[in-house]
Amino acid sequence: MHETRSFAPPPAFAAAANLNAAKLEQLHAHAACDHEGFWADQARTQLSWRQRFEQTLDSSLAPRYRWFTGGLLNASYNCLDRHLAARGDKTAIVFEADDGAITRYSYAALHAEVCRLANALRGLGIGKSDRVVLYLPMGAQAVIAMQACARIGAIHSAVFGGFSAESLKDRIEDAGARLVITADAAPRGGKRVDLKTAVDKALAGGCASVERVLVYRRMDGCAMQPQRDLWWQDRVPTQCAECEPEWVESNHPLFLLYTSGSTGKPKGVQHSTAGYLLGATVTMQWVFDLKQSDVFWCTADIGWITGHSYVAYGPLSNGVTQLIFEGIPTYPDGERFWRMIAAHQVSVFYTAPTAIRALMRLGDHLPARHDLSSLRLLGTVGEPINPEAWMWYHRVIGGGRCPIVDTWWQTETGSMMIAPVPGAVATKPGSCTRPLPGICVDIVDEDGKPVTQIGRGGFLVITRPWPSMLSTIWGNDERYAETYFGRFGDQVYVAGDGAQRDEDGYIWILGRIDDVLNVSGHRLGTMEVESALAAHPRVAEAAVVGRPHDIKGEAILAFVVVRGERADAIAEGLPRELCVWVAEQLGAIARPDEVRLVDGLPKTRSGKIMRRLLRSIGAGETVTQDTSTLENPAILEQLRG
Ligand code: 7RM
Repeated sequence: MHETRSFAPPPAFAAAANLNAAKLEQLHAHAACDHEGFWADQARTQLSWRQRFEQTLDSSLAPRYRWFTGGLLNASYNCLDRHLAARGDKTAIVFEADDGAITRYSYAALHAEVCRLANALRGLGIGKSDRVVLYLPMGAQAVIAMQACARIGAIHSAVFGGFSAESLKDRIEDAGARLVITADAAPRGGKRVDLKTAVDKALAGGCASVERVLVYRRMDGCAMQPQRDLWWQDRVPTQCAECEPEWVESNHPLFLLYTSGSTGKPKGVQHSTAGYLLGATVTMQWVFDLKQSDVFWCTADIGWITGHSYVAYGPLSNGVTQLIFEGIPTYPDGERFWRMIAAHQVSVFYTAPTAIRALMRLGDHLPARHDLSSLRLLGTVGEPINPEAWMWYHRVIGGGRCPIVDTWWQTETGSMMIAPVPGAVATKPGSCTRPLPGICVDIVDEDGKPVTQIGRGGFLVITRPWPSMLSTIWGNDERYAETYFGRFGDQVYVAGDGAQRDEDGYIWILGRIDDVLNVSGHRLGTMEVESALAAHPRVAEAAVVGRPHDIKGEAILAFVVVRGERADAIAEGLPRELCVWVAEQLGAIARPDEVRLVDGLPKTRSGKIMRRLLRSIGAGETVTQDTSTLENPAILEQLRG
């Protein structure tokens, strides 16, 4: 948080940007004096409507807010049909498979594929409001499946392919899905991921609502259950390539996406059609400064919200060309991303800090072998990015010329909430800067009072409804109201993150509320300590948790992955050196009680560090968390120290 570097928008970038400082100011001013009018304007101009909406915001059932009530539209129509006349031949998707094979889909071809699948689904009796679970590999078919569901008003619920049969079963049952769409298997990093086996296992254990399983043959096939399972390739290609969209009301659920909360049971975050699509559409223009000539690449899997808003919906709604990648950043080698950026002339690249740090660790010489000059803008999402990784991304990947947009948002917010508008807002490494137009963010204390003191942490809240907000938690309005609006009333959405402002009003995310440490009465973000550690030349990655301490309340325990050999680092006394280092960087209060050197951090498949697991380990408790999603279960022993 002591970051003082600031990067103004490069003048040439600002001159060509969708929004320069003056235009951004106009949007902010409009939204500030007429919140609803501002969003009504956006909805009218950005989306194609079958029937105009009657009311912009209906708060009568608060905290269940309903946007653009009475309007009729279809998300798939907005993503496909409306582009056909002007850019039917334009490439919508460039798909690069794990083995490097490339498939291109024009907007017209994608439209035809979506219509065929939509017709096939209707043929199976699937229609408006039916739930369809997608358990698919990352690829064009996943997007086609989501779009096909949207086209007929069915509600998709994508489950990340890395989730176990057990988690899949829970999600299928909670949603009451009638259909599962999956694939036989998928190649990923040169390995085979069996998907259908997991579906079989999930369905064998329950899931009474499921009638059919539609299987896309991606590899060499799988066992099929005759009464239940159907091949996509048998059913879909013979269908008609036109399909009348189901026109739905603005608040018709577009999809569910399960996400973990503070309890063990994942919650089905429900998103609306119009408000959600509006958020995904406009934020791409504002934050990614999207142009018709861009080649956009978001590396997120379709099983996460980022893969929904910035792969399946946002890019298509805007009519741009996007790259979709099936594999992983380190296969066949650590140059994969850089080779792909050069080969496909990617201009806007959006990835996660964890990927940046992993690739940074491999050395500058790998990206240096590739021509990355097509890039003009870089983005990050998912977790705080430490200034060290930010600077590397900026210098080595962006060649010092590309603005970096650090975008804060959540599954629940649907689209970006706090992020720089790159032609208008100066960036600072580690800050997501300011809220976007029409998004009212504040930082409040325990009593809900705004924190005015610079550098003091508080709860990050959103104080007015916004169009892409979740509608509810599927089947559990009570949990929705309690989780997000239970603390400070119906008006104030509690994000669950801590944050603070600096002297320029920039927002710095401190991590999840439960990640904020309190050492001897001092608030300290785990991220601050992690940044300090990551700034040490021997540190590749660090995770910090609080550990109960008799006198200080909490003490700091750091798990550190070193560059080079772990055994050497231990022999050289690096743990002690790092304790001193952090104390020097941040002050004595931030000095870790212990630094544990480990070969890897426990992460979810989406790359988030499993802090609760680390906290349990730090507290010496037996681990009760689900460790089935750990990429590398073997590191548990090292973490125990
Ligand atoms: C998009 C996504 C949400 C949580 C959120 C934060 C953390 C996300 C940033 C970030 C710091 C960021 N949805 N988070 N983006 N923290 N800077 N730019 O990740 O529902 O999976 O996670 O992720 O804690 O509450 S999510």
